[in-house]
Amino acid sequence: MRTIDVASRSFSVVRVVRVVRVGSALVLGGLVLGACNLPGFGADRGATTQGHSTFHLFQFFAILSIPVLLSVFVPLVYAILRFKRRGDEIPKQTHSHIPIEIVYTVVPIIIIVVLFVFTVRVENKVTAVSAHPNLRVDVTAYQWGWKFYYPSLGITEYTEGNHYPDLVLPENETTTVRLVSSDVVHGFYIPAFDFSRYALPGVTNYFDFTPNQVGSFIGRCSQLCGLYHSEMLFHVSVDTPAGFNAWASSHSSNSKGA
Ligand SMILES: [Cu+2]
Repeated sequence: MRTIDVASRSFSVVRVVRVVRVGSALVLGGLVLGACNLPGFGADRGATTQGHSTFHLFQFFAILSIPVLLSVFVPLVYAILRFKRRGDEIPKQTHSHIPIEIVYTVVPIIIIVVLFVFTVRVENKVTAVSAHPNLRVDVTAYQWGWKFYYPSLGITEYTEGNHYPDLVLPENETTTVRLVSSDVVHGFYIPAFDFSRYALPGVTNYFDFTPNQVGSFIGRCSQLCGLYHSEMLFHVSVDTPAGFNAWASSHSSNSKGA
């Protein structure tokens, strides 16, 4: 008859804890050493200061999930292999281990509190609306297109046929967007900015973009809003302030569907 060696079992538990600890240290150490080049875990890096904050929060969540994953799967795989059925006798029955129960209650609470605090901080930053933005744009979503109106410039861009409008923004300047819908629920979504916001009938949403990289990006509707939902595309062009001013002066007398 097989006997259970308590000493070797506790030794094995110590070994598992050590593997988890060393594995986590190696992964976190590698990530910290390569801090300039942390992986993006498939997310856009955010081409605005607000989107960049969202991206860093996502990165933090993803990195923190690695030791959590290891602390679950290493003991799980170990338990499956080490304690698989070897006979018909009933294994030694044990219950409750106060130190482990305290650890697996307290550690998740600490993790949740940390994630909550960081999330609130980033949300406050992303949803902050400047009292004195450099530019304002009124965005109207409708079935099935977009209208971008620049009140200070008198410029209007809108969807016309299969020609998608251009949302032009100056780099390193803050633009406040006023978002409304004239019919059903739409979603104003710019993947490269890591940003999406509902366009709701009867509700006015305000948010800021401070783009930090010149380039062209794709925007789209993120809510299934009807037959031609998939056609609700738009371009986002971020230009230098000088380039933006040149665009503005060439368009201010010539508002049109892009
Ligand atoms: Cu839509």
